[in-house]
Amino acid sequence: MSKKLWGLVIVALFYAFAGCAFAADKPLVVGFSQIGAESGWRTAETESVISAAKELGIDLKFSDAQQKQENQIKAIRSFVAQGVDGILLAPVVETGWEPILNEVKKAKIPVILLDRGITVDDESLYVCKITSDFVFEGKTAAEWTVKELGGQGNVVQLQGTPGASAATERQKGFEDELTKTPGVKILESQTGDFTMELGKQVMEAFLKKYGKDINVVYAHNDDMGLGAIQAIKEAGFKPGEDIKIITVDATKAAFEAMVAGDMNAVVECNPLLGPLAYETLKKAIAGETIEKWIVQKDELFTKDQAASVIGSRKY
Ligand code: GZL
Repeated sequence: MSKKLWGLVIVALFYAFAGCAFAADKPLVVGFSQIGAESGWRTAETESVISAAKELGIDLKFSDAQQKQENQIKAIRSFVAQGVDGILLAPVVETGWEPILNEVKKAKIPVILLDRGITVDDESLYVCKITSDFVFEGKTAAEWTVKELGGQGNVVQLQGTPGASAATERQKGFEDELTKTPGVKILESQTGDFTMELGKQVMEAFLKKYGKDINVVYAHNDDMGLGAIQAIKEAGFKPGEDIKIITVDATKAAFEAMVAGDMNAVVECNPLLGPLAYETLKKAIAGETIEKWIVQKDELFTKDQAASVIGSRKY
């Protein structure tokens, strides 16, 4: 090979190496489309994703959709326009994602779903989902309810956001398990949209309709359960005794309510997904094979454990 050609090869290799070195130092740019700030759990998840980005030197573009899917879609389109390296999406509902995720796929940007799932025909539209097993959470709540009632009693159900996988699957897990115990009946189910305010309003209506016939409240998250406790007190009943409450999430507020005797049990749902989200995204960018569903392990906590556990809780 001529000296001139060798010279060109060496120059090319130098820029290739410099480029890699520069690329290795360039911070990862990640877009995060968050649902909103509807609950203590959601706030804890946001804090986890933001703080992990700071610790890892990741350039995070954060968007709060205020519970609206159209805002999430706009945010994702903006992330594509900015040429981010990866997208984290906490999908407010399960459906309606194909068009925008096809735009992301064309741009060859990996998408990781956080804390809720989506329903799409083409599962290549996202790398994986990192969520709890909501059916397990619902089943666990039902097992506790049946045991607490001795197989006989009435339940009201405060459902989460309509169309959200966390709500549909917590309901499915709960109701499927209750079919084994016909003596435990669900008097009525209604959405409180995962918020304390609406949870209280719905519980006020249930109390007007059923009063002391209600034995247990099953709330799909702590915030609606805490709202129900307010309504129960204002109606002159003793929460935790006259009417028992089981919720899902296991935020510190729920533990405080159990210590106070107002709440009876809670099924944990881990919101601290930030570090795992970035670890998984980096693997995806490096071309590693990722399992489609990375399940978070959850467990039940009851009132009598609350005082000894509350000090170790991280959210
Ligand atoms: C669960 C998450 C739910 C929480 C609620 O992964 O999607 O949404 O249980 C939150 O507190 O609003």
